[in-house]
Amino acid sequence: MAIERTFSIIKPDAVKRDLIGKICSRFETNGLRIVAMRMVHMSRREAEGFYAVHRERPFFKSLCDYMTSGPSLVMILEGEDAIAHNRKLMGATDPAKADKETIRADFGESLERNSVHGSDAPATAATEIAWFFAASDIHSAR
Ligand code: IDP
Ligand code: MG
Repeated sequence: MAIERTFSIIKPDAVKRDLIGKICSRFETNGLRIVAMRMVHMSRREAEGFYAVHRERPFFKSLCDYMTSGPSLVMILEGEDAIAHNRKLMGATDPAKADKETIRADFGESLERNSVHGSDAPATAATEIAWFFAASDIHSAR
């Protein structure tokens, strides 16, 4: 399997509940190394741009309200098969439907306030990484 990079967000609901350490620990103990990270309080423009693929969905405004409601932690995770591996650790979008012991099952509050974001494919990972990070922000200890 190839070493990949994926983009992750610890969303405002989880930062607010002091879950940064617990969630980062899930990544680090499961072979996903943090190679860039930054705390951001997203502007409406950043949130709308980041979630542009969802702009026609009924939940778009509420999603952007939530993502701008407080600070988030944006990061890049690196590891074998990182994109799919992270999605597996996260669990399904709806915490009520997520597999046991996934991040969303353990920490998510609702379908919207589901604690983490993770890229879903190589193309979106590349776009999302570039939305928040410059090449000079990335530091792999590998
Ligand atoms: P994903 O985060 O699992 O990839 P997406 O379908 O890409 O799920 O949706 C992006 C985000 O939008 C979700 O993580 C969640 O915060 C929010 N969301 C998705 N579907 C709904 C919905 O039906 N109602 C409210 N919020 C939603
Ligand atoms: Mg998605």
